[in-house]
Amino acid sequence: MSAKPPFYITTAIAYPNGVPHMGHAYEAIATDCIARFKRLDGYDVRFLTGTDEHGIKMLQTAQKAGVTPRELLARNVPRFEAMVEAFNLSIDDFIRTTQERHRASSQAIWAKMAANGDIYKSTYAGWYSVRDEAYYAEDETQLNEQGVRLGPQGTPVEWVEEESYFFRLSAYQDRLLAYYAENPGFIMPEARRNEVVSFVSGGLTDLSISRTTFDWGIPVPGDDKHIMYVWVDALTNYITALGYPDTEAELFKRFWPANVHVIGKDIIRFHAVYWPAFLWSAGLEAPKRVFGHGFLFNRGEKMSKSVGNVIDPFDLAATYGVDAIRYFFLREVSFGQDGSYSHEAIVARMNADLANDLGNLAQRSLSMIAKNLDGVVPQPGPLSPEDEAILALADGMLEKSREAMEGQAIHHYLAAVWNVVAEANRYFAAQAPWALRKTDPARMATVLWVTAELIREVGILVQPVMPESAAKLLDLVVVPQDERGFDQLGAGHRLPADRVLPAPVGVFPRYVEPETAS
Ligand code: ME8
Repeated sequence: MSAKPPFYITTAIAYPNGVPHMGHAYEAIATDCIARFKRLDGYDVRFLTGTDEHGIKMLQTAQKAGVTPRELLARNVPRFEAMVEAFNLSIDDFIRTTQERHRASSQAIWAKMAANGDIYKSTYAGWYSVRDEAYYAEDETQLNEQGVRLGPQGTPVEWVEEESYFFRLSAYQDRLLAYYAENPGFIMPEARRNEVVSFVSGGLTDLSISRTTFDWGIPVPGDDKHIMYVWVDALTNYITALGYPDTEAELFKRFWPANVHVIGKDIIRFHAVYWPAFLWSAGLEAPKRVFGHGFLFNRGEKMSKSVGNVIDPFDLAATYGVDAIRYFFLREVSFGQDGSYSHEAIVARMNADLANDLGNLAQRSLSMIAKNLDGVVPQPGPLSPEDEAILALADGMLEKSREAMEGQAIHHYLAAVWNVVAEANRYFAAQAPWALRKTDPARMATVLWVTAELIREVGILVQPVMPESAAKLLDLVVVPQDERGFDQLGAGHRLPADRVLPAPVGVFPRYVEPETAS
């Protein structure tokens, strides 16, 4: 067995009642960035994503479209699978909740919870939001101006009254509050944690966990008139993918409890309240962290299928490039906060941060090596205090990035790297190697070596956010594939002299408006 520490990270599994939107892609990109970071930092990473295929919402969408749920899945799931390819998501598994492995797992966790005395039959009478697939207490709902009753997320709720199995959630209130108190990092960011603590402190009622009025879902073991509440089945995906119910399975033993469930802020309650309670009831451990990211707004307006302003992530990737989109969202939006995007904002980041700051630095310095040094990495002479200072700053990036990524502050990690990129540009401008060409060629060579080394370090460190562009950057300084891990950063692994570099090519294209392009 490898000595690498395990790291299990997941996205939410999306409802494929439509095609993926930028909110889905955003969550996947952010999770991929964290997964890649951890892999490069020496962890044994397992990264899971997938689709949540049961429930009333799926059924109703299919009915409205005049197709069966399976036909709806056949239409939409391939688009989610294509998103994995299109956005370069380094997943290890893609789970679909209609898979047989998942039926077995969901029925097994149900049986465990029942055996533990936490499931009983009664009658549910209360409010339900199909859009959220969530039950709400009356005092969480309100009437809007048109007299329509809405849940806390602003979606319509309907009255439901039927025989149902219940989960004894109320019995877990104290244990949940104790878990939150003992594990302050369990729910992140802080605002989400406060929200959950206040909800649970207000008292928990038992949760209805089955329905009898439709059949699109997993039958309750021993009573197939009842279909499991979609969230019981959905949450279980995280352990199905590790081999549950076989808790001796290698993956399960190695990767459970999960390190981070990355989800949107609208589904915190399911992950931070219901999920640990289900797991404890089944004799399993709760995950270590639930991180609730913010929502994306298109020019300040909430993006959703019902509002009709959904942006196709595939279009965005085709227009700007996958890496530019990945960079833009992860740099621009503080991870955990809501974020807005627009064409202008994307172009500004592409042209300033990527094409100018990083792209030009590489292009200018490596072209000078090509032109003046026959493309051969020079042997540096004695290092000046300026050389030492900029190299020390670059060597410090890893610690800062790690610290940021411990708390999933992806934007802080990128800010730390681009701070070095900005300083590297100042260094290059101040050293003016082009002026040294005639006056002090040895010094020019040293400056170009320092700059090429900075490109190597930055190239290694930006792989999690822009895998393809980073690879191109590293190819330009001929870094072997097995020397691209974070263990290659720092003074012990400097760029060796005498390496023959290829002719430099631009890595980060500048975005030019189509109408002004010649
Ligand atoms: O909630 N901006 O599925 P889903 C950012 N099946 N993130 C967004 C977003 C937006 N505009 N819209 C949605 C579900 N998301 C369940 C999850 S997990 C066991 C089951 C995020 O397709 C949302 O917060 O509605 C969630 O994390 C993910 O996309 C899937 O949303």
